[in-house]
Amino acid sequence: MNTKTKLKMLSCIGLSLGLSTGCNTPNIDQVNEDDLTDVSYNTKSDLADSYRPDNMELIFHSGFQPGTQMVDPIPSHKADLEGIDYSLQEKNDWDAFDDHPNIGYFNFQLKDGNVNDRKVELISDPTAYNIIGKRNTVLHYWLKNARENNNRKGRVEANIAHAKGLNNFYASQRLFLHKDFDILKSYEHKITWLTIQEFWNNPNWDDSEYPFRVTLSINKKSSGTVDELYFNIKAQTYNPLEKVFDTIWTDTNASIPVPVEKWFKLSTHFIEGNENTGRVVVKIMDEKQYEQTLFDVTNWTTHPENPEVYDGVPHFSSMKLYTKDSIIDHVRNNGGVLQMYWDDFELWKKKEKDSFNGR
Ligand SMILES: [Ca+2]
Ligand SMILES: [Ca+2]
Ligand SMILES: [Ca+2]
Repeated sequence: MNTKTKLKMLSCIGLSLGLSTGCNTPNIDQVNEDDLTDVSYNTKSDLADSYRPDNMELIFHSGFQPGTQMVDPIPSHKADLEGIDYSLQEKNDWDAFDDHPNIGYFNFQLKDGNVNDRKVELISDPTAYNIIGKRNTVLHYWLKNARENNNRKGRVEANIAHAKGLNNFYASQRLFLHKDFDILKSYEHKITWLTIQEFWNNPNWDDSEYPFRVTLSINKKSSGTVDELYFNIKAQTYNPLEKVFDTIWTDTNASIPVPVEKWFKLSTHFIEGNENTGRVVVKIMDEKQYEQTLFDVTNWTTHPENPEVYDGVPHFSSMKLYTKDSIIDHVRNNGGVLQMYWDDFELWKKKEKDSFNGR
């Protein structure tokens, strides 16, 4: 535990002795009273959890509400969140999240370019303009120009890096795809690479053996203009000698179109395992709490040659925007910018005593 976390806990205890409101009472200057009385629009309490695996324990959650601060050094290829989301009662401290025994650290990665090319920021929810008296803060991803790898691709992503022992976990968040995502429907070619979630088990950018990833992406199924975009999931091994990915399983949901300009909850349950014990379940739920399963895959969720099948997923992003130059260019050249709003992030893990049962 770092000093900062200790101080926060102490102030928390002090406040809870005197005030029934306990730890969500503000004790820093940056939070004013208006922010706290205006409870988040469509926070978790408004959008119920109809699906979450049993016997999970909460690692962390945040609605990015007041108390949460973006730390964005300029010039920056990285950014981070600090502080405490005072709209929630516990597991709401971004610094404590970095210190959690299962988590290496959380941050944002943006890679090459500057704020004119891509950015991540906390903004007032632009979709809630008609909700009088409500106030909500969301995470805004904005990707205008491909600057990474000699202008071949671009990204904004929230990373959980160097996680330990996370072999059965559940991540959920609300997502709103800006209307400019509709411009993708007129892209000339198929889209097979527009990543919105990625799970590395293990990574391919260090000396880890058995590189492998599961990717959730937004796809366009045919060339020419289409009516809808669809979700795809795929698992790939990586061969470091030949520098190639091999797809070992994949699926496209052809019946549930990607919702554009609508809030939906995206939840992913990831269980590390082999062809019989590995599992990925991805669901979306609309604002009327109608939930649909996009994918329910039982298959390898680690490299099939990896003898350490259950040692955890070390790196993942459940809030990602990552694609290639021509797709980013198409949106910009047609008057838009690829943009996403994210809210109400939650990360859960299977309770320790249950974690290896039931396989
Ligand atoms: Ca929020
Ligand atoms: Ca951090
Ligand atoms: Ca592993």
